[in-house]
Amino acid sequence: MALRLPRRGRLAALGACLAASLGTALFAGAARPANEKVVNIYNWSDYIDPQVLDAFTRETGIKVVYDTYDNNEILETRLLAGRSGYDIVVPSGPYLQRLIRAGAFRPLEKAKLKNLGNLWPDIMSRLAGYDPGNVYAIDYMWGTTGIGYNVALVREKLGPNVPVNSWGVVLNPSSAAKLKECGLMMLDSPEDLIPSMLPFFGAKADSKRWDDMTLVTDALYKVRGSVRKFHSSEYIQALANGDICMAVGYSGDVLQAKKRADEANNGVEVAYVVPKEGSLMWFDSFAIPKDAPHPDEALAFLDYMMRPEVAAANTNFVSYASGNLAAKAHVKPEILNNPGIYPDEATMQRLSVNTAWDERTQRFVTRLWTRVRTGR
Ligand code: N2P
Repeated sequence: MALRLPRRGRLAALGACLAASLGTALFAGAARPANEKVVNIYNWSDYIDPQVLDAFTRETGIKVVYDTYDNNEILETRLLAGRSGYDIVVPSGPYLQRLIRAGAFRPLEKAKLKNLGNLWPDIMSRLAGYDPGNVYAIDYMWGTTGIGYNVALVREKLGPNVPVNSWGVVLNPSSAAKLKECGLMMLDSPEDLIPSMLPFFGAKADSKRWDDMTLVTDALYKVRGSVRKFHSSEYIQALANGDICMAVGYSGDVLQAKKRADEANNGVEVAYVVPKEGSLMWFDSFAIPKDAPHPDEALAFLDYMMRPEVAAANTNFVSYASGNLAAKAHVKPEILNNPGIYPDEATMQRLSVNTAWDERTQRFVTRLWTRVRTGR
C-alpha cells in the first residue's frame, strides 16, 4: 500500500510501514502497468486499521493508495474541482447531502455489494436523511462531538468540584482562561462546533437561524485568546502526551488519545464526555465520486469493508461506532460497552443530527469562523 502525502501536511498515525512510501506524486501521470489494479482512497485521518488495507490487497491483488484529510471542506473543494482521482471518499452527512445535490457521486451498484445486509438499518435510515433512498452512500462510522480532557490536570486547574460535562467549561471566559494554562484546543470546524454548542444556548443543533449561530461564534470569539489552536486532529497526540488538558473533539479521536496514553503508560488519564446540554451525532459514509477512475475496485473495497470482522477490526482500532450491525458480534466488549463510543440511551437523548447549510448561510458561517480564527 502507498500513502500519499496529505495536502495540509497531516499524516495519520498509520505506522512506520506506511511512512516508508511517503511523498510520491501518485495520480498525476504516475506510470503504472496497464493491468495493475488500484483503488484510490481519501479518508479522514486516524480512521482505519492499516492491517485491514494490507489484508484487502493480499486477498484481492488490488493496491490501495491511501490519502487523508481532517475536515470536510478540503474534501468538498477537491470533489467540486473534479478529476480528484479518488475512488472512495468519506464525507460527513451534511457534506454528503450537498455533494449529492452537486452531482458529485455515482449511484452504488448494489448488485455488486453482497454484504449490504450487514449494515445497521437504523443507522442507514438516519443516513437517508442526507441521501434519500440510500442511493449513493453507506455508513462507515458514526460518532459524537464532545469534550476530551486530562482528568488530573483539569481537576488541578478548575478545582475538584467543577463539573466538566458542560459546554460552559470551554465557553465561559474565566474557565477557559484557567484551561489556557494547561492547554485548550478545539476543532477547526464550524460545521461541528456550531451545531454541537447550539444546545448550550437553548437552540436546536440544526438551527439555521443566523442569530443562533452567532451566539456560538460570539462566545468562541470571546474565548479565542485561551485556545491554543483550532485544529481537527493534532489534539489527539497533544492530549495523549499531556501537552494540553482539554480538547473539543471527536469521540473516537479522544479515545484514541486515551489509548495512546495508556499504551505509553505515561500517567496521563484521558476521558471523554458528551456535555449535558447536548451535542451532535454525525455519520461519515463511503461514496464513490462520479468520475472515479476505478469504480469496480471501489465496489470490491466497499464490499470487503462491510464484512463483519473487517468492520469490527476498524472499530476496535479507531474507537468509533461502526455502521455495520453484524460487526457488533466481533467488537471488543470494552468498546461496545463504552457509552462514549456506542452511546447509551441517556446519552442518545442528548444527541441531535444536523443537515446542510444553504450557500448563503455557508458563506455567512465562513465569515463568522474567520473572525473566530483570526480575530478580525
Ligand atoms: C476521524 C475523525 C472523523 C470524525 N479522525 C469526523 N466526522
